[in-house]
Amino acid sequence: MALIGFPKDFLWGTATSSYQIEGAATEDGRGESIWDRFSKTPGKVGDGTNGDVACDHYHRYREDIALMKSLGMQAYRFSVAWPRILPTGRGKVNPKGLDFYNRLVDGLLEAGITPFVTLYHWDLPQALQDQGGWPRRSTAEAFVEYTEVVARALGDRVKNWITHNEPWCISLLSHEKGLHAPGLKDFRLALAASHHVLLSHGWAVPVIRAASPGAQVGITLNLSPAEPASASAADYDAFRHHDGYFNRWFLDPLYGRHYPADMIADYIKAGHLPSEGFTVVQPGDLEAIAVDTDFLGVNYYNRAVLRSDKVPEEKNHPRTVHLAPESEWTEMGWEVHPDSLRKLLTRLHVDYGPRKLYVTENGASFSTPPDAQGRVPDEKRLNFLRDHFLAARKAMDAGAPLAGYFVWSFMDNFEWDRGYAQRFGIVWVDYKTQQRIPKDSALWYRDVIKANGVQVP
Ligand code: IFM
Repeated sequence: MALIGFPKDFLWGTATSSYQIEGAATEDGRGESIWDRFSKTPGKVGDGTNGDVACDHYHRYREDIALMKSLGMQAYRFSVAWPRILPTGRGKVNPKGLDFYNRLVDGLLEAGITPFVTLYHWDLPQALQDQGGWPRRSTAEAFVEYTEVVARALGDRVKNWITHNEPWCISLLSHEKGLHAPGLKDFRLALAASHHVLLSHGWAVPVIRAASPGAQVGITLNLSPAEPASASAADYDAFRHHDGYFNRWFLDPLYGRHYPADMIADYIKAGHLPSEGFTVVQPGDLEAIAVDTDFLGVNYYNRAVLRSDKVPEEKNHPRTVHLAPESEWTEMGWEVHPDSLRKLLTRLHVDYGPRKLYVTENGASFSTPPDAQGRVPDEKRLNFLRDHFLAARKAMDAGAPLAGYFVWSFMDNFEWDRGYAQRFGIVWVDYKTQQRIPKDSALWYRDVIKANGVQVP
């Protein structure tokens, strides 16, 4: 066996989000979020469940921190539930909501675990949705007010901040495809939402810096490394469109390049934007969005292979196809393709030059249950993580400034429109008893962290 080592200050961690694990949905003054409303709307979540209880982390956070510590976790990425802090989105602060995150942060620091706080991981206060939600500019203003409250409360101890998790999901998945809350299907609103999410990021960064001296601030994107299915010009154009829709639409403005002109042209042609262009953009917005950040967070799960023929029910987009029948697939139906992580990190380094990169999420859904001895032999997840760690290491060899890696997820949790049917955790959760069992992948990850490297044959 040989050890493929990582740099000595490389940060190994794990990630979760508020609605997916906290539960306590109506406790201590928490307001309603769009996910409370959406998940209780019949037909929206596959197994008819919701996050009312989830992993009951709100009550069990001490036990969860102790478990993280026993696994040697160096960093923990979690999100703050906006409706716990400002139950109606703006105005009156709920001190009990802040208390919870104060206790969580203190507990993590006592355990020697560095907190990475995500301000928005999808639980918008329903009251703001009732006023129009992300398609309205006022929601970006409200986000900045919320950010200031949280950064002032935690900024003395939290020094790593992520404004948004996955703007593509917040805007397009939720407002164009309708698969996530608030469940709208309107491309124009989705594009407006994407702009206001990015704008709120740009406005929030200096607010965080002012309240949390010395803070490192970034944003997390879910990126979709893509390739054309063939060398034909038509397939190449399908790839271009997909890359623009998922990746460049967010990366380009964040790195000072305006929204991509080819995508604006595509959207005007398809009637998603008026002929005058992207009119929600006001003077000064692009400068705000291009604010200097300390890092880019990357969530990577799978690649996309594009063919030019259109999906009939999704007339807006080219078809994604499965190129490699020999590939392994996770239970989400996602192809296991570690080399695309290498390519993605390398591309980000070369094309955009972020100061630092973190893999803020990477992981796999496999539902391997505990065996008769109570052990969870999730070999597929272990192999998945090993191969992705090694792919990331190769990107670092090629110059990508990767500073840390957060496995998604610390524990099984509420997987949005799939409910509890999909399990991404390295820790098994028995939802009836709330018992936690570290899976084999978690025990293996503990060894990786200890050795600061991956053993290979
Ligand atoms: O569970 C989600 C997470 O909330 C955001 N990124 C993708 C994960 C798996 O689908």
